[in-house]
Amino acid sequence: MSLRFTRLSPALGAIVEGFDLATPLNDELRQRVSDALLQHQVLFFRGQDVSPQQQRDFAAWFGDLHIHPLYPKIEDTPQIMVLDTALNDLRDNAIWHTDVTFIDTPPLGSVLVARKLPEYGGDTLWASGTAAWRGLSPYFQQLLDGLTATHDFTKSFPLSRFGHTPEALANYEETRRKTPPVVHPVIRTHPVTGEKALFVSDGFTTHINELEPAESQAVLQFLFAHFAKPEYSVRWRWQPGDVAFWDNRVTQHYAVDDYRPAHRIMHRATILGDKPF
Ligand SMILES: O=C(O)CCC(=O)C(=O)O
Ligand SMILES: [Fe+2]
Repeated sequence: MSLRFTRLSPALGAIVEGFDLATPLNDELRQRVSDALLQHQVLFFRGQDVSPQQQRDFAAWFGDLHIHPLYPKIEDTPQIMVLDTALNDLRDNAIWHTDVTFIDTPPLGSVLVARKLPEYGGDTLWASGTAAWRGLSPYFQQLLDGLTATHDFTKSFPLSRFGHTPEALANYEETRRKTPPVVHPVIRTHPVTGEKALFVSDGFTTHINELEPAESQAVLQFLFAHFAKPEYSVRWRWQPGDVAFWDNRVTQHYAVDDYRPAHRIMHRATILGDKPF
């Protein structure tokens, strides 16, 4: 396959042409997609016809897959998480977040397939943590580097939205027990490129551990606003057959909640990563 890339914004994002996700990968192609992911941070593929099993198999070329503790999954393919507005209230995605930072080894990346789209609306934005880091003054960079922050899934997934049946309540409580808040560096180093990136997000980051509560709140408010600046982001308008693959180590994203009551379904495969440093 000969791959062609069209960059979408200075900060991140590229459309990839000449690639069929349903075709089994080989090591060389995997390496080329990996390299492109490092360079562009989020890749978009159009006109794909990929089954949930093929989506899972494509994602599995890049690492072990995560099974989400709370969201619905495809029957027999639990590695594919279902984001369906008819099944769940998906407002927790309409906030800037990096996926699953509430575990010790947050995902390396995710592969998202559009299954059903509203006629218009329902765009998704991604923002680059490396671009956001470079946009800070050396003085502020120095202040942040070395700080740690706490990430907690209950910030985005409160019991009030996930405990509606006795089984759901039991599952939520078990998830709570197994998934206590975790600590990550505020500034992360990409394990492959060595680049520094902002690694806090409104979705799951509750506080900066070394600061007084009021200081932490003020700094986080600033960082969330800074990270969300259009200069560091790209906005994707979905079409049927679109697939997005992002580097979850150095980006955050936001699913725009502007299309309800129209029905939208997305399928996500989530690739586990390593411990941030
Ligand atoms: O629905 C979307 O466009 C993105 C939802 C989301 O946050 C995710 O898949 O991780
Ligand atoms: Fe997400």
